[in-house]
Amino acid sequence: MKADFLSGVIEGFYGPPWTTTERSMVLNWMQAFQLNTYLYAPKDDLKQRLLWRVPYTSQEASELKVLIDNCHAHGVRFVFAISPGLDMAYAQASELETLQGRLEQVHELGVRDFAILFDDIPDSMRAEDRRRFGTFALAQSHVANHLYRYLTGRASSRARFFFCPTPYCGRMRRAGLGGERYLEEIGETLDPGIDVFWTGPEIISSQISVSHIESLANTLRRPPLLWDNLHANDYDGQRFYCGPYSGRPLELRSEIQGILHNPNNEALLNFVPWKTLSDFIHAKATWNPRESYLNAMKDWHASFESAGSPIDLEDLVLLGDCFYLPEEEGSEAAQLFHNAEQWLKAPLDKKQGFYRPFQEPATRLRNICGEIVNLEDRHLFSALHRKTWDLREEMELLLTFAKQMKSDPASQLRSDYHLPGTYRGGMVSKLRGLIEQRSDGSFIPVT
Ligand code: GDL
Repeated sequence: MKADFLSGVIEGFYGPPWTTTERSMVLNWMQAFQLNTYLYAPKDDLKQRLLWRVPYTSQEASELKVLIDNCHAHGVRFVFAISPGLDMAYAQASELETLQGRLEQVHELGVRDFAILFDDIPDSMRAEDRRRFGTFALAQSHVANHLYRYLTGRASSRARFFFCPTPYCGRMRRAGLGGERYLEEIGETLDPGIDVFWTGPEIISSQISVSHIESLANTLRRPPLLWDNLHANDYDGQRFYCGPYSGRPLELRSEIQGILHNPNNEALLNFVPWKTLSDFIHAKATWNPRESYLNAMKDWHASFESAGSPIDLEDLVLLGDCFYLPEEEGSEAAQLFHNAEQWLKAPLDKKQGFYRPFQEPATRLRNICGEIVNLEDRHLFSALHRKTWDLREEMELLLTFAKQMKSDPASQLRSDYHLPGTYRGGMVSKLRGLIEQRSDGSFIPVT
């Protein structure tokens, strides 16, 4: 692993950018976990992306300066990203000048590290751009090289410049996003001093292997920099992820320039992801994600002081296991689910035997979800509330069902708290009912 290995956080999700208070807390954690880089790229800071041509007002600039100074005070490299790709006219010299001006304004605030991002943009070019550059890759690499030379001409040799390609994962590459030889052309033409982002085989990659990265590095002619979306939750409002950083072998570290982690929108829910990411980055010979998770949960537990009944660490682990990783529940949640299935599927005359193994953890889970409302840390309560509420609704229903079946196994389940319309109602829910997804990923209409 290189001495200047980049590690840290990308504020790069869709949704409201973090507040100053949240960013301060993030930086305290980053410092404690020895994470060294903060990439400023909130998709919904309008002037970062949609309105990329418009400079910050002096009020906005001074707010940004607070963050920049705070990063530096915490020993964290601040990287400013701009995303002009939604509507940039690559061939127009004035567009380059505008971009340069935007970065210049931030340079004056003390920033020396920059990124240009071309993710999630229309995969098409204006006729004028096509005539001038031929391909998307050549147009983007022209812009990135120009800015890189402009900025690094004046900066120290420590300054870094990052580039996010339009196809930024294996699946997009296979689909030919950005054009057939897009990544090859980036490898050939992008200045070798520029680091290139990559999210792995998928946008959200559960696994990233050394061989996957090796073949990409060949094409890019440089080791990539990981933009890791493992714990990002902007694509699903009901979930968050507090499972351990995992699915990457330790050897991967020597194949990449670093790992920048695009996390849960709710800043406060990233304690375990970042602590375990730090464990992974600093691990010597071995790495056990579950162990790292359980240790991190022990520390996070201190934030769960309740004004009601105390929250036990074991119960917090059970809750955390329900919001573990995108493709995986933690072992206790997986066990609870298995027990629930066994109990529900058992024939009426055998149900009794499966009742207790389900009912005991389900009751604990329902209770801890209820206890979240009493957290003394009201910010943590706000961050968790909607998600634990949904989980509690489902546990409550199953437990009501269990109780009714215990007294009358053949009874028809009814709950006064789960009524049509208010329970699982609404347009999104109805639309979800129209199409079913199979385990192989394909969809079929529900008939
Ligand atoms: C993406 C976006 C990112 C978003 C994430 C998860 C990259 C490079 N871009 O595709 O902003 O938060 O997915 O939804 O990952």
